[in-house]
Amino acid sequence: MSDAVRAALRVQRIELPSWAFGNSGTRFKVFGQAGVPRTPFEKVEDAAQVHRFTGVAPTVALHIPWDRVDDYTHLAGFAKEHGVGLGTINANVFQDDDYMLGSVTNPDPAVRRKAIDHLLECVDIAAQVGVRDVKLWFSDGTNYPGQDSIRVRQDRLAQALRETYARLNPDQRLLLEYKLFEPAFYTTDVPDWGTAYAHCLRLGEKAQVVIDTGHHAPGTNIEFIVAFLLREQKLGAFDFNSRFYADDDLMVGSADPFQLFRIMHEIVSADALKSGAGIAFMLDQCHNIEPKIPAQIRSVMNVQEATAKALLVDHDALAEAQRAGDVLGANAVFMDAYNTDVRPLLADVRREMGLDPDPVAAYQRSGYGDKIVAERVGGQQAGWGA
Ligand SMILES: [Mn+2]
Repeated sequence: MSDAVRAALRVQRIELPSWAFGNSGTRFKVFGQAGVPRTPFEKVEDAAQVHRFTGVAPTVALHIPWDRVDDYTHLAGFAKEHGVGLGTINANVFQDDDYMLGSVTNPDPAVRRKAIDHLLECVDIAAQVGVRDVKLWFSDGTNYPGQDSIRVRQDRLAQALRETYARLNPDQRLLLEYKLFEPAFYTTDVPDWGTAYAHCLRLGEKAQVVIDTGHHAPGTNIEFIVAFLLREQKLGAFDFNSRFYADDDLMVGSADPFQLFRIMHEIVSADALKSGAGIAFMLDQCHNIEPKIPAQIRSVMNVQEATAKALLVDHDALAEAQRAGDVLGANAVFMDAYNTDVRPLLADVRREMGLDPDPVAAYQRSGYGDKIVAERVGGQQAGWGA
């Protein structure tokens, strides 16, 4: 196995979402779990465990206001003491009564002002703790034909994005995420990559598109979108998760590991895996029925396995078969890599990094899960909206 593959796997970085450690559920029920964090500090402690056993997840993304604290510099220092750092700042303009008809596209200018002020606050928080990326997702849209003007809402969106973009410092980026539908069911103001791409193109090079793998219609060829945006230098980040039906937020690589491999193949083919390429690889998941910390560890491992397989594609043989028009040969090269068992390779890479080759087993042996169940008694568990 080549040294280059091992080296690429050692330096891969995957960002964890703070909200994955809190309670979550569906619109029907949130099942609480014992030991769940009650504060952003405890979420950071749990994220640090994932990094401790995987070695490739050194940052944790925050969600404002879920992770609001009085002093973000203090939280950043706390994270550093635990061996991790703060990551992407995620804005939230979807959980206030004022946003029933939208946030930045709301027909009421006062509501739009409030929403934009929150986006600016997120840029300022990121700047304060030296974080590069501010991620925006809008629940904005309409439920009924005629409810509002589709075109005017695009104008309002563009204005809000311009104002937020203008607040960025030279080292910061604005990441714009799209989602097919939900909670709006008739129109969504940023429903697809094309809409996100067009807005980012107008804003400038510090505006980049986020691909959340769960935010597409069934059957969408996500790797095509990846390839296109990479070519246009407009792909800024991934939110990784899995879906069977809609925005299920299941563990990445669990529903369709082959799709994840195809996505990572496009990344590797464009030499965009290294951190200098500017693609942030983040998890955006919830763990409704499974224990959260081992689920995050498993998710990181799933991304690593798909990446390792993508790194094993014989690009010379693939190019040769493609040039020769050898359809079956090219597909065989591709499938040979996918069908390789990369678990021994990743175990070796972990040993080289001074880690246990089996991160989930090592975590289970550590006793951390029992410790937080015993210690985190009382208080308000973190969860959606808190
Ligand atoms: Mn997302």
